[in-house]
This record gives sequence, C-alpha cells and structure tokens, in this order.
Amino acid sequence: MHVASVTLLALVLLLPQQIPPVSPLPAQPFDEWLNGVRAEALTKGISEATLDRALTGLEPLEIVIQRDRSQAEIVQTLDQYLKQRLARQTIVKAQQERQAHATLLKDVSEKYGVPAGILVAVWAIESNFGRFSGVRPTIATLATLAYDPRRSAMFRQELFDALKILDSGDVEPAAMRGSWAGALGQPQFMPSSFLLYAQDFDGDGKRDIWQSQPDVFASIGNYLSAHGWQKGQTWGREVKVPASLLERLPEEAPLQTSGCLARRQMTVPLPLATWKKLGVRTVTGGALPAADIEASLVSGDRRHFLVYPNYQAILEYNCVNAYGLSVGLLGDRAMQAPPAKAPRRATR
Ligand SMILES: [Ca+2]
Repeated sequence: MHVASVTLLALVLLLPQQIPPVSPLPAQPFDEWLNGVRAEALTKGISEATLDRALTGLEPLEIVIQRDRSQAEIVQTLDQYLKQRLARQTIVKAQQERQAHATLLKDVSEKYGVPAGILVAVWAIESNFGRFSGVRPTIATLATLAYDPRRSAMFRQELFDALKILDSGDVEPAAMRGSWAGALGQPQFMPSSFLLYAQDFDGDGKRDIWQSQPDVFASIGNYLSAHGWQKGQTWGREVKVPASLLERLPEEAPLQTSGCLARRQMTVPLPLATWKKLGVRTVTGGALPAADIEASLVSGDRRHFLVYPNYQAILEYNCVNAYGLSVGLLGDRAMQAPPAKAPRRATR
C-alpha cells in the first residue's frame, strides 16, 4: 500500500465527516513504548547494531502528528484536478525527462514491460521528477505514527519494515528520508512496498530509490509489473460518450460495488466491442479500436475515460481515479517529442 499519496489525493474526494476522529495520545511514555518496539524488532531478526543506530535518542515528531491530523479539505472535481495536474509545463518537463533518460528508460521498459511514459509519469507525480522525495527522517516519522493510536498497527509494521531496510544496508539511517507519512524516496514506496518491489538496477548492491535514477525507474516498473501491468497494452483512453447513453448508464453499465474508492467510482467492465455498440467514440470522434479487451468507464463532469486492465495496476499504486488518470494521460503525453524551444511566457 502506498499511504502518502492516498492521503494527499483522497482529499480530492474526501468528505469532512469521513475524516477519522482524533484519538487521544497514548498514556504509555514514548521511551517505554520504544523499548517494546526494540524488543519485538530483535525477535524479528533485526540486528542490535541497526537498532542502536536507528532508535537511540529517538523522539516523536510533533509536526508529523500535526500534519496527520490537520488534513486540509481540497474540493476539486476530477476535471479540475486533471487540468491542474496536466499543466503545459508539466507535460513539457515529462517529455524532456523522457528524452534525457531515453536509453535507461528503454532498458527498464524492456525488462518490466511498462512504457517509458508511464514510468516518467509516476515519477513526476510522486516526487515532482525527483525534486521532492520528502525530508522527514523515516524512522522517527514512523515511530511517531506507530506510537499515535490512530493507525498504530499499520505503522508499527511499517516501522519494522523500515528497520529491516536499514538492516539490509541499502541506505544509512540519516539518508532514509521521505514523506511525513513514511513514504520513501522518489517512487514514494512505503517500507513494506520497498521490501517487496525496490530494485537495484545499476548493480551497485544497494536498492537506492533516493539517488539512483536506474533504481528509481526500475522500482516503479517492477511495482507495476508485479501488480499485473501487461506488456504491449495501454492503460485506457479518453472517450466521447453520447448524452443518451449517460442517461441510461446505470442500466447498461452500473458502477462497481466493491473494491477501493476508485473502483466504486467506475462502471463494471464491458467488452470494448459493447462500448462501441453503445456509441462510445474516441475523444476525437473516431471509432474505438477493435481490441479484445474489457473496459470500465470513469466519468468526470464533462470528460470520460475507458480504462483497461493495465489501469488497475496504476490504481495499486494509489486507488484514486484522479491519480490513475493523471498517470495515464501524462504517460501518453510524455511519449511525444518535446517542443523544439523551451516555452516562453506569453507577451503582449
Ligand atoms: Ca543500486
């Protein structure tokens, strides 16, 4: 699971009454609690040396609790979000980065079967093209969130996983930094995801998702591949839907009733041929391709998208349609050539 962006992007669709209630701080002193963590970590095989380096002098971070409990409300529609997320400067930057890392992206793409554009798009959205991967010290952050009773069990597990990463020597405690919710490095992996999916693509013996561009792209590719991305298939496309179909959509293709948030906001999957018969066309008005594939419809206010099985892999990164569609659309645009000159500010 990928907590950081879920928290950020869920805001788009979160209603005030859905924000979990604040729970009281624990009565047990932090140091005493930390001794318990240390004892349990030893039983999990984490070395004493690692625990000494990571836990000695650790204090809870007040800022982490503040951030966790004061999530501002941002109410944006899907269409507004996509417009903002796919600003021209972001698209141009994605195209330039895709070109700048062309050889590496080709190698990563070949190994994991994920297109270069999608790798760049996830990287862009998770860490603003690697420019911001979080400055919070991860062990202190996770210890704070695990000490706080609100989601203690999950963060306690993530804390043990973070200690395992330190134990493996991939990164030094001081360099292990990430978001205020504990997501690590440029792909913003939670420690549990790091242990399962992070890759050492440059072959230096360390899975360095903070500094190594090969490791960053390969880790993103491996994550999507492991969650079912099929090589040679796309994620979906923007479409035009006749108004008459929108009216009878609840009968023709009702919304899904299970799964995470994004899945409950899309229709059940139907064969692409059925969507074609129902009058759905490409966004430019052309015929849908004759592919033997199932697709679900995701709708904003005015924009509509058919999403294919590969889209489900993107949602495993973060199950919010605003996120999944941003990755897909930015991924497609990243594959186009960048403009010949850097865009200039408009002048009168
Ligand atoms: Ca490496």
